[in-house]
Amino acid sequence: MLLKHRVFYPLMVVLLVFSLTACDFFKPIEPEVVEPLPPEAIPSLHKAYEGYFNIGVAVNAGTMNTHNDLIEKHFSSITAENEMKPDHILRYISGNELVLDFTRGDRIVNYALQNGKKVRGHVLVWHSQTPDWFFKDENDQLLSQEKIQERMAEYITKVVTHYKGKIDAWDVVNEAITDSNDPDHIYRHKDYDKKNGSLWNEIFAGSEIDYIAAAFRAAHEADPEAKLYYNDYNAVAPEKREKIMKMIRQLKDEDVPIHGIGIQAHWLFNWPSAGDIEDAIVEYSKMGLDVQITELDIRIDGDMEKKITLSRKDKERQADRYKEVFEIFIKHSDKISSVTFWGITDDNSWISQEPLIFDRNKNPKPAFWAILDALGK
Ligand code: 9MR
Repeated sequence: MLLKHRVFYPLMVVLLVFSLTACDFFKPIEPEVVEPLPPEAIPSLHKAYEGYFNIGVAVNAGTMNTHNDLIEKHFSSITAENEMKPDHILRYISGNELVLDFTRGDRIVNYALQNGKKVRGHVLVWHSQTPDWFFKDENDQLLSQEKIQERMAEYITKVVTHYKGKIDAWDVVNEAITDSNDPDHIYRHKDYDKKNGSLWNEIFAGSEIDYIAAAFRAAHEADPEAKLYYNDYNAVAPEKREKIMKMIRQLKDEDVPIHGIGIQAHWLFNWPSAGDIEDAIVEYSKMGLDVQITELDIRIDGDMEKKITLSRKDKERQADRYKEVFEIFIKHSDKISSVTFWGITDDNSWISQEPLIFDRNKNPKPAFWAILDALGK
């Protein structure tokens, strides 16, 4: 009896405490009730930033319809998230000629122009989202440098001519530089960029600068008014920045028409440091380049695969971080012509971590207000 009490009652207490805490633990996170503001109480972001830089956004075939209210009100520049990439434009080869389809790209470009927005063209030359057949002959063998360069020039000339006069800035080459920290590796390669090699760099191994220079020249010839950019992620990390600058120096030495650098800016709450961001903007600008922030989003966790719902506190931290980076952009607005967000509302971001400035109900998040605050008006 005594033993039963000694074991039974403490066990009951433990079970009771556990079930209470477990209840709490498994309780669904209460949705935050935010009273939506009437649209007239929300200032236009791009108008607030007039005189500093354009505020852009990546849109797609869906969001240009479902989110046209936010796009038209807050943004002065538009990038097609996918619709102008080679895999959307390239159809097949007929004889020796590339057959292209501009339908999806045209829809976005026309929508932008009808609404008085600038357009960033994204992207002409990229190892990703370019069909494999583009790099190969009819026997499935990689093309020679000469052949792929001809094909590339045909593609660029046709695309840039099609959009001539409509595109403000083209991302001519995207993500050609390696993530390897080995100073001897400059260009992305499957041997040391495990996830993503580049067939461009594989074909041109040792003379990568040739296709890159040819790409910029072809784009410039087709539309001399368009500004031409090299675009990359981790572009403010000092090691990678040095490599990008080395490539750009070489292009400039060869009088290649390159006008700017696209800093993608898929950033974290705590990375990269404010110092690295600022140094990169200053250093690129010193090379005579225009700086554009091309794909801004700010997430909490480095693992892009992770799905995360931000707590109220996290949203405040995210807002502080957006404010910090916009204060840097404002300080250097003489060097920056445009800042583009990679998506509109959290539910249409490529990352499931709520990294944008409007929530899934289209309401401005603390980050939106923090970006206005950064202006100090
Ligand atoms: O946001 C784009 C996503 O919808 C595509 O599935 C993905 C496929 O490559 O590309 C995303 O956009 C990328 C951009 O074109 C280049 N920089 C990295 C972006 C995020 O992956």
